[in-house]
Amino acid sequence: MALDIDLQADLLVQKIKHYLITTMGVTIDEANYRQLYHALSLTFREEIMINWTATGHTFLHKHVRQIYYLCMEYMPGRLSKNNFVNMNALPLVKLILNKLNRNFEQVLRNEYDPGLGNGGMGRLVSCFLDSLATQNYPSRAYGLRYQYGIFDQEIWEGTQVERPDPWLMYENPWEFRRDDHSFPVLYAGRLMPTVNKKGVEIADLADYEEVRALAYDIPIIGYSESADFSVSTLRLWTTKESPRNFQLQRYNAGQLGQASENTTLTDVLYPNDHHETGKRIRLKQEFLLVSASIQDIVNYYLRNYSDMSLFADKVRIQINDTHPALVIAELLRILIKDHDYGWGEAWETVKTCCSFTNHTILREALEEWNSARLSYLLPRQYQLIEKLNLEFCSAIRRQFPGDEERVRRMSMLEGGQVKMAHLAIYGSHKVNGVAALHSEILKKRLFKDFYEMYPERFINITNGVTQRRWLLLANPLLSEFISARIGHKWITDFTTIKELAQCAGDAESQKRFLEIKAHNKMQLIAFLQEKNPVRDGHGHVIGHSSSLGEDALFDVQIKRFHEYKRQLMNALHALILYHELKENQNVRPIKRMIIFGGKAAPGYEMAKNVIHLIFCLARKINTDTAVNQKLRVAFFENYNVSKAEIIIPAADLSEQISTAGMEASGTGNMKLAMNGALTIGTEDGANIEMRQSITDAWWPFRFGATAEENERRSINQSYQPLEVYHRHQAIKKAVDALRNGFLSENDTEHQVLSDIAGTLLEERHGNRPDRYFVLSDLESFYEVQKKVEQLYLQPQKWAEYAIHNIAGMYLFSSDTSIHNYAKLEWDLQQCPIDQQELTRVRAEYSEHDKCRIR
Ligand code: 26W
Repeated sequence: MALDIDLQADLLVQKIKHYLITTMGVTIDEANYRQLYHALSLTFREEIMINWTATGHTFLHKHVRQIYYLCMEYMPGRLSKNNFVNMNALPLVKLILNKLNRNFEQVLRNEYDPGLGNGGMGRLVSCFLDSLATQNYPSRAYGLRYQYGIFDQEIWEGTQVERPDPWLMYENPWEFRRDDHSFPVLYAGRLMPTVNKKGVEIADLADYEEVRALAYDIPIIGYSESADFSVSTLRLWTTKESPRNFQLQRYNAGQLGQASENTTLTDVLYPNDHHETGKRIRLKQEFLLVSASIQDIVNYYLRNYSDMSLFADKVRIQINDTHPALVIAELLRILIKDHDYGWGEAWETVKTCCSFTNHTILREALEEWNSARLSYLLPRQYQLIEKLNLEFCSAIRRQFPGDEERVRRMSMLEGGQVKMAHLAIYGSHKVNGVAALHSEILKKRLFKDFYEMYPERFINITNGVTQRRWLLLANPLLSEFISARIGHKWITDFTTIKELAQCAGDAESQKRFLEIKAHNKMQLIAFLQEKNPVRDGHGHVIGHSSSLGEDALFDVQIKRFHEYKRQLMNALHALILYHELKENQNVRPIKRMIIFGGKAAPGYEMAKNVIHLIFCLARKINTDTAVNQKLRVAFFENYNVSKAEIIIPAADLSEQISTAGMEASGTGNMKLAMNGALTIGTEDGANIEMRQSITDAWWPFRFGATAEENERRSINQSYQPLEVYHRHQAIKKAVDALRNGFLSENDTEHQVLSDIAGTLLEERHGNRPDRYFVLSDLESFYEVQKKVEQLYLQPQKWAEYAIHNIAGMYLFSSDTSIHNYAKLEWDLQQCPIDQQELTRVRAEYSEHDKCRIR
């Protein structure tokens, strides 16, 4: 029998006081906001622990198949509010804090954003975890517990400065150290040939380096309106907490760095996105994830079954991008070495268990490891890869006799490198891209040879995002708006959002939509003006960003900085607008606030240059009283999940302007459209499917060359940016402004901006000028932006479009993606928490309140 909410709140207030005293030694009147955050989290954690335990028992006792998701990156965002939302407890938490006279948002701001990833892929998998838990799929995710996640970004007078991310500064109430789950991971050493019981040759290792991986678990709460929510697990490995990882002998010999190499293995996330690093520590990290996770999976399996005969039936492993691809060699090795599999049955088991998702077609992001490095650090795994490759090459020769060139192209070992994607495809039964176009490109270009050999392996599963974080949590007013019109089924079945189309033409709904958007924009403005710093060249805060009012068009581009994403094109457009407004304030009919956010990889010079350009632009435009009532530019410092939750609900226009053929999917495009922004976009990634679903009628701002056109231009080298430059006066003037000192205030800036212009017009380091086709697409971008302005002049009409866009997003929930993975790759069944099990754990738990020493 559920208690009355008021009584429940009173009891939970007691529990908060209990935690304040028993874990921090403070009473409620002296507790600061951080302590209160901690106690509040611990209080709700109790309820979560009950369901977590019962979910675990359910999976174990029902002998279900499970998916184990391996990924080097996660971007969960702050956990507390999401947990409260998914437990359907937000009103209760607000009531509790009301009773305690504390501000809800201020309490929750004490949580650091766990930035355990770079960008798109990390956030995608976090959406997937929300969907897996909500849809009751038996799952566990594995990753690394980086002591320092993605760097904190500061902009010092235009220059990106990277600062360490202190997310573990205070004890984290949402993680659990699991001392009973720790595994040795072995590196380097000498091979000792031996055979297993079936006579399969398999090496042992001597004189190796041993590192212990220790698990920390984070509960992932599935959404439920009742108290029977499922809880899944995100298990993160660390090497920091195992004293034996410290190499005392090396320390004593004065080799301080080497002594602590293994204790610091999981210290930092590699901050590169779309760029392969090739560093030894990175390889050690990847193998740590693989080795510890596989041991854990086998261990868990053997708790439930007496032999390995059902392993291939009960275990599914997702290799998320190539970073955990070594799991193929390592699982093969363990099956043979520790469980006496024959070679053939071991290999069949590996392929049955594993599947692989690719997230990028950029060649510079495709992982390759130097063979010498891999064979030194992981001799046993390298030996197996060599053996696998021999078999693989024979298979190619059998299927394509005489085609030695094909064998060379497909081989996993070539030119002294190990190609991780080749290993991942060969060892998986399914390979998927993340949007229809992307999956086609994989088949036609990147993995063409593999597709020809294994056509049945290649499928598409289009990305999605969770409507629970990105609507229900981030945009409460719009969520109410939706539920008031179509009920609340959309929260767990997003296909029902379709029904919203019925009220798109209704004037009352349009009006309310515009009010909500204005409200969200005011919140964004407040954030910009109070919390988004402007810094001088020494990092000192000298003010905060300025903003136009909520009647301006909020034109938003938020994502990692990369040339192919073309923030540069957007910036050049801003410059063109500025030039035009300078001549005539009235030439543009609307006010526009251009908002950027995103980090650049620390070593990616051109990406950093573009950030600097945006800074110079903002300085010029925002301080020019002749135009700054019409146009402004803002850069959101340190873009992350929490910032996204503020920006996305306030966006009018979503910039999805990558060079067609290069953005695998994009997921920000989905979040923004769900929140009622209209997309200005190229025919790239999931934009295409969004347009098809929203329909052309409500997708007015499509522009630019297609992927096919771009490919043709690249192949026949026909593109001449100089031709555009000379033909289009406004573009010429904008590019010239980068070179003639118009925007720069010192030599560094002049150099930075000239370099940008250089890449557009001149050949650089063997790269053709403007290889991302910025100038050619800028022409049509410029024209379609005028269309944006015309539509924005009619707010009701704009709202009608926006509501149709929200309704058209019915295919893009991560719930749908996960159902597709479950069906097409894992053959996985849903398994809700067992009520009896839940009752049993609750009963056992409830005994504790009676224990006191008096
Ligand atoms: C080894 C360096 C490295 C690190 C990260 C290479 C590649 C990556 C990621 C796989 C890049 C990435 O995040 N890709 C993005 O994945 C999203 C989720 O599928 C897509 O929506 C984006 O389009 C894609 O760029």
